[in-house]
Amino acid sequence: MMPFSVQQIDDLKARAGRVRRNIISMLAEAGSGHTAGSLGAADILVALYFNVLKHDAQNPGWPERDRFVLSNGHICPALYAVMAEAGYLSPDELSTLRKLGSRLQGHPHREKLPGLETTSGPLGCGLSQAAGMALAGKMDQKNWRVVCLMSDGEQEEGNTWEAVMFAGKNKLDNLTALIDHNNIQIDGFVEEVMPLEPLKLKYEAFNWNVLETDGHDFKQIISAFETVAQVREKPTVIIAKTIPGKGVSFMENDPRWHGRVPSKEEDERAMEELAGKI
Ligand SMILES: Cc1ncc(C[n+]2csc(CCOP(=O)(O)OP(=O)(O)O)c2C)c(N)n1
Ligand SMILES: [Mg+2]
Repeated sequence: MMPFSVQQIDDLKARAGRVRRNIISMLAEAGSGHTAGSLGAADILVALYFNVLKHDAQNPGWPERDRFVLSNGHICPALYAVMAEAGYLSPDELSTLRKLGSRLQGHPHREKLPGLETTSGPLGCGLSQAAGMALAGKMDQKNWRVVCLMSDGEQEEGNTWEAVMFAGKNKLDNLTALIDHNNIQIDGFVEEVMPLEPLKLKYEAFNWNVLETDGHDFKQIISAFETVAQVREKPTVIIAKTIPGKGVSFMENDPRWHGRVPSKEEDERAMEELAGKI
């Protein structure tokens, strides 16, 4: 992991600004998709691809790369935009989101786009896949790490907790889960649909190390991964509090933007806001 300076943080903020504008354009052009979660996770993904993960856009299959698993596949506009920023694809290709034959499917399709580690969309599967990869890495005595981003809605999936138990049992200290805790899901606020609290205690009870961060604060996210690197014999989960729709005032903290895309007028307003916030 690289150390970071004020200038690097500004660089990450500028990247996140571009990523958010691309997310809005892609979704407005596609006419369908998931806006709030994508905007909310943008900072986490920028931090991962530009400061945390060991990877090479010119050689996506590099055997020594860290493995990134996006479990909540519906927020893939954010992942595609970050991958474009990192050089896995050209920014021009982003406008093909959800189009017939595009490499940028509405949910990630591993065999279409080099750099995607898994196909995802059905919620609750990613942590099992990531735990399997982490165990394989340990068996092969590899140094690469596995990072799995999940949503808070996915904490309601039974399969997630099977993977949590498995990773704790196998002491997968090469596995880090990140929860995008934005408190919304498809039908409303998470704490109303199915309360997760006390989430930290639940993970601790399954023998995980737990960290909590502000998912929009680059320093906190990066510091959390520095801490993770020191942890032995336990997997770590970073519970990252985020604001769904972050950066666009009329989308923030509103579950209706879970699966809605901007109209032409909303697109223009959102772009103006995002342009002023860099
Ligand atoms: C197994 C499964 N059940 C239902 C869905 C439909 N679905 C897609 S997104 C979503 C909401 C999940 O909550 P979260 O991921 O927290 O949403 P966000 O924060 O992005 O609004 C649901 C129910 C799905 N993709 N997979
Ligand atoms: Mg959510």
